[in-house]
Amino acid sequence: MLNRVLTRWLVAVASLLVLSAASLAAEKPNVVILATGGTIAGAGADVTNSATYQAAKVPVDKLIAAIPQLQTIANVRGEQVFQIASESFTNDHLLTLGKRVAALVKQSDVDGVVITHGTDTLEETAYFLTLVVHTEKPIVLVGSMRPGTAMSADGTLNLYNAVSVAATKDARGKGVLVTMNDEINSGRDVAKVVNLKTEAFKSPWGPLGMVVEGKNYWFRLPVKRHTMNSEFDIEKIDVLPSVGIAYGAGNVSDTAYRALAEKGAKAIVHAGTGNGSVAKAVVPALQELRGQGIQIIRSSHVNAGGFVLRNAEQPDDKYDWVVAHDLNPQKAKILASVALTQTQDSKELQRIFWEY
Ligand code: DAS
Repeated sequence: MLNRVLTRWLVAVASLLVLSAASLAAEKPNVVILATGGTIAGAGADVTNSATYQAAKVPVDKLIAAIPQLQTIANVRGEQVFQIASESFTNDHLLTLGKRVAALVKQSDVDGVVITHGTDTLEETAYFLTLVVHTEKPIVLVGSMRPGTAMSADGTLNLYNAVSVAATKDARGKGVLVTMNDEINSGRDVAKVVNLKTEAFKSPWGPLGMVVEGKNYWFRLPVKRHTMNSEFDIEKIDVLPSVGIAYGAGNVSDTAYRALAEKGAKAIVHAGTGNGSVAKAVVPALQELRGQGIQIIRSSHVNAGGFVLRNAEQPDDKYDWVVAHDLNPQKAKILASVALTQTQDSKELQRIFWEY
């Protein structure tokens, strides 16, 4: 008799525990981590190796298991989309990742997406996704400057912050975000400006906010078109046209521009000195390539953020060139490639560069 009562009591307690666990889980937001590789998944031989290591080694489940606190802020699950260093990203990687993100944000049981990514081209992927994924849900990219095996590794806190931002309602509708070094930056504006410090990512116009101990502090909002307000849709893009970048400097020749055209570039981004300036020696080649239907886009490779205006030092109207406004060359490449899926008209391209 006593056994039967005891058994019933234990069953009742166990079902209560299961119920409360289920109701707790139901209260927490659902965040999916898409892992692509990079230093945040890197491993070095010794704790002193903060710069000597191999990127893209640690699988997503281990990244998640290393931070048990993630489960207190969200129901977190991971998918290993790629396991590569991000300097090796191709347009196909961008399309595969973009289509996976677009599918996930459509699911009612997904409240936010975090993407762990190498830092070298993180800014390009972040901008690409902000242009082509139609969602209000937070999409947060995160990387690290040191591998998890190093002293003072930055990846775990960066990842914790990224999940925390992706799990919060106030991060919705702000475009794709990048959380690194306690800052929340716009995926459009942010760029990697130093290659060895943990404070590596900066936006020329400042961060959108800070995330501290799981709380977001917002100071500004993006004004350029993004996500829900974008005319570009990943679900209608299966190929990204090839766009090359040629670097301007003293004593430059037109060799790189001609080689890119030879290889089928539909647009060439001129990573110009100063105000996106073009050396006299290069102008005839650009006019010839423009005559062949290749778009010429003037950007600036100055470090703290260029700001290229039409006809300031170069006759853009006369040569029918496009200016990249405040976009650095690699972001101008992303926008040009996405825009060329919709138009070959240089005036339409220029509108797009002003608006995104
Ligand atoms: N090679 C770099 C990359 O994968 C490592 C990193 O900084 O994440 O982008």
